[in-house]
Amino acid sequence: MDPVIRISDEVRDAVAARRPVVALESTIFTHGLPRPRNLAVALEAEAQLRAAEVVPATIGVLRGVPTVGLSTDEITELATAQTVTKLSVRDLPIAVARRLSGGTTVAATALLAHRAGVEIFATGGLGGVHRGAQSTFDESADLVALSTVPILVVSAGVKSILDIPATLERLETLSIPVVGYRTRTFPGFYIRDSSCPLEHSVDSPAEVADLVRARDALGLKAGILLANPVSEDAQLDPGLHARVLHEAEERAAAAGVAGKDTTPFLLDHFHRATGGRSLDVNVEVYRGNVTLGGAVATALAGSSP
Ligand code: PSU
Ligand code: MN
Repeated sequence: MDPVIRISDEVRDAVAARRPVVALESTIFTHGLPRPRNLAVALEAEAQLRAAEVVPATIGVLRGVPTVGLSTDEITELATAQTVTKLSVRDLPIAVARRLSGGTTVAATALLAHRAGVEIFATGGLGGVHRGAQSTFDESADLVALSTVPILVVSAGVKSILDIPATLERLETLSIPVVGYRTRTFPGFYIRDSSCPLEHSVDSPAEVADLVRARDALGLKAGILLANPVSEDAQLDPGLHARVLHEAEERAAAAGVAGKDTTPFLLDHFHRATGGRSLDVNVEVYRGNVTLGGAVATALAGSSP
């Protein structure tokens, strides 16, 4: 029993019975997506998993209680709250001690999911090394967290607002396996192909389950990144993407945006500057990852531990 963390009965029972469970983060709907669509997307992800007979474990912090398996009412509360904090791993002790509510990032969600015994986690796009990090040192805590939390994250690569080659180097240094799902190029979140090559790819959820079991058998403690590209017809036009990215960076620099506000600022600029087109892509990316996460959790539940 973990007294600080609340695990819903549904998630606890499913983990104990080795039924498929997929963790979902909350920063994506508290800070990554505009209202009111954020709530619809959060609830749709849950419904998508349930339809596939997978238990969703949406994770966040409610009035100081890190919760694995938020109820619909609790998700609604976080998605509509007046003030809600973005919580990465370093923010968790502060949120608990001060009874804050917040959305958990990939880093904090992975940690809490693992504590609850959940092995698979679906998100939109992982954080990584920001452009200009050689002077700002802005690298997402998602990377460090994944190097110490043995979970499998399904993600459309890392957000395309990042320095993707540098992020891949850091993933290598941190000994985090990166595998493409039916692709040998690393996806670029809003766009299907970042043009960075990947050494390994897998073709089925069963193959992914084998990787997870092999990692565990070796006693390795790092997460695995399963990179799942958005479909070609759903991706953002690469030309539009390049233009808006340039503009987003200029605006962020001019506004003096730094630290944890950077990612939400850049995503918000994309959503505005593309007239909502990038928002549709973001939602589509997330849907695809949730579907694949469910399939992998099902394969894992069916394979011997
Ligand atoms: N993926 C999305 N939208 C998001 C994020 C991921 O589609 O908003 C969030 C995740 O919670 C991720 C965070 O952990 O952005 C990264 O923020 P930072 O770069 O500050 O670590
Ligand atoms: Mn950062």
